[in-house]
Amino acid sequence: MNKKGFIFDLDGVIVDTAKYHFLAWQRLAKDLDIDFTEEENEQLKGVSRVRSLEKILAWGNKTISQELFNELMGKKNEEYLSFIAEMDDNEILPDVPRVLNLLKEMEQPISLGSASKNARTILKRVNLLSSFDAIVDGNDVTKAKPDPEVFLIAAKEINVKPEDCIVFEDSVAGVTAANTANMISIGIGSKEVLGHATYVFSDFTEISDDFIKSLIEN
Ligand code: B16
Ligand code: MG
Repeated sequence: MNKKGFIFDLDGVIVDTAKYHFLAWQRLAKDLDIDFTEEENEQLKGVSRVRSLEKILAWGNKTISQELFNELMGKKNEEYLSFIAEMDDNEILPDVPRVLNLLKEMEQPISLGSASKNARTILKRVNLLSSFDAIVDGNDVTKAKPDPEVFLIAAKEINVKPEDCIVFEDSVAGVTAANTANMISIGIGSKEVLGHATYVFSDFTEISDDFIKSLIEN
């Protein structure tokens, strides 16, 4: 059977942790007197923790010391982790298990390619850790999305050439990263936001078994 590499982003693809990131960042922004909308939150998707705080500070025209910056990063993550601690497998997005099971049945290598440093903790909470042949996350990269590093490492770890990889991504930066890596990008979300992806679906319920099989065969 043909072997393709299937690389999944985490937040917004497997689980909707964006809402927890938003709540945690929003509280922090409020303490700093910065208004921060859901629209702006869209721009934080797929973006590293450091870069996210830099963006929020820029929106609020604030400059802070490195010491306070580090302190705020720690605070945000503690808050975020308190939401994660309550997660279970009910939070896996619809039809993700169907697609993961099909890929396993068809003996296709599966990797995670996430910007999050909390990826393993989240996968453990939702019981999906063993579904991945490789996990590449924010701890393994030096360059954040839209740099393709995370996906190139993910492909290497499952021994598949980049051009034979398919990436599922919900963020603008992540789709750009997949395209730059010369991979097929499947945007999960709206066509208006992710128009640069090879294919776009609003969620996995729209992705048929036949479509997955056609990706493997071509
Ligand atoms: P952490 P993904 C990304 O996950 C999130 O979309 C982004 O909002 C977050 O800032 C980033 O992870 C870092 O997360 O603070 O947990 O290290 O979409 O790449 O799976
Ligand atoms: Mg994402």
